[in-house]
Amino acid sequence: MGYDFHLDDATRRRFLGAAALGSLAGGLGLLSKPARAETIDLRARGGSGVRPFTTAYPEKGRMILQRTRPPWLETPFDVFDKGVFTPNDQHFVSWHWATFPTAVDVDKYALRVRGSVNNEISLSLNDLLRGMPRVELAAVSQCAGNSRIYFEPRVAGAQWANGSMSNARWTGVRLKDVLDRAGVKPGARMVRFGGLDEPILPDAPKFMKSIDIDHSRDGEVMIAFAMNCQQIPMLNGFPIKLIVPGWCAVYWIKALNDFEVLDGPDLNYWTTTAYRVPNKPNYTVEPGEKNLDLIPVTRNVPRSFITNIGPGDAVPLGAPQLARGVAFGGDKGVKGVDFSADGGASWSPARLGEDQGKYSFRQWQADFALTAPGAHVLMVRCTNADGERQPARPVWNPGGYMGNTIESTAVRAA
Ligand SMILES: Nc1nc2c(c(=O)[nH]1)N[C@H]1C(S)=C(S)[C@@H](COP(=O)(O)O)O[C@H]1N2
Ligand SMILES: [Mo]
Repeated sequence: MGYDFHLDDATRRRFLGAAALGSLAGGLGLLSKPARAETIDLRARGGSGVRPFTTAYPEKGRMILQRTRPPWLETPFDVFDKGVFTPNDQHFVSWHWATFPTAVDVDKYALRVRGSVNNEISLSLNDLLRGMPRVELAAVSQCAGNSRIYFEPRVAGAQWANGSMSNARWTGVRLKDVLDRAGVKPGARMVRFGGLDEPILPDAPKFMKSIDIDHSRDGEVMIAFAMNCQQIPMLNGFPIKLIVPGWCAVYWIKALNDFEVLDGPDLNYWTTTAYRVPNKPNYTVEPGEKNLDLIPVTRNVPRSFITNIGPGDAVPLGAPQLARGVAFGGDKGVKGVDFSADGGASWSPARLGEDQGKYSFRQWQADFALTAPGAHVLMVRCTNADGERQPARPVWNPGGYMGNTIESTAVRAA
């Protein structure tokens, strides 16, 4: 790519002044008048509840408002029909703690590398932007809890529909190159990452995640300073964000400023207690099942979506129709996408769009016709390069993670 990102692009200090902060804090206020006029009924897609749209967040366009402090903003589903990359101003937003950064002084910003290294170092943004080879890669960022609203029975946690995922082209430097500068000591096992955000209460656990040392040096895990050739929006982790291609977004630490190389296991709350799934096929158990063997969420699993036809839509009877959408293979590329116009009784291969890399969304299209009037169910399923296919059985676990059941869209032919 002929894309050249300079520090100059980022030297504008990021102070989202009083006005912008006001609109963040005023999230409650915006629920009143304008929001009442504009809502989305998630029940239409089998979810529950009605949510307001919001345009009140800095650098963000029209988003579904889940929660205001800290913000959980979902990408409206129609955005995925418009292109293979999600525009930055509609890339979903999630933070754990309300003390997320709203201003960053780029001249003072420092990324510390400490722990089991030969030299503890501190890198400026200039060091990252000028001093190291650049890499670029397209990858889907998906919250491990994407689609949780569809879990039956319902589970606690952010009630995301299908829009806590977004696809972007990321530009940055390899994590490996940064670690090499510090010199990882033999015996190092994990690298743990933290960002500028801090918990509000002193005894609450700071948000951190870790990956093992070999993974961190695979040359793909990167520190991104640009997203779709622009600086990263503040709410998505300006100025730098860890990109762990093919892994759940919980690992993609935003406003990244700290690496700690560990020579033992990571025993922090976010690894040992939160973000865990049953060690079972499709991470699926029966509701109420006891003594679960829980493991951390890690890799993404294959998924696919119809983006141009929604639940309850009327499809013209008999006429040739086009279905289209996006798919991704999880931590592998998309091998194939199949479409069914008869509720999964028969499947035919969809045409695949341009390959943007194995971690990206891949667009697909399929032709079909509905020849009988009345109710029909459209389905789409993705198989990844490993041969792993989306399950037909409902995925269920108590945390509401890793949902990738084949999507069904009920339509009427008339
Ligand atoms: N510093 C920091 N990074 C974080 C988080 C956080 O709370 N703090 N949340 C994680 C989770 S669970 C998700 S889903 C993604 C959301 O990234 P986005 O807001 O850019 O979409 O950020 C991840 N990185
Ligand atoms: Mo998440």
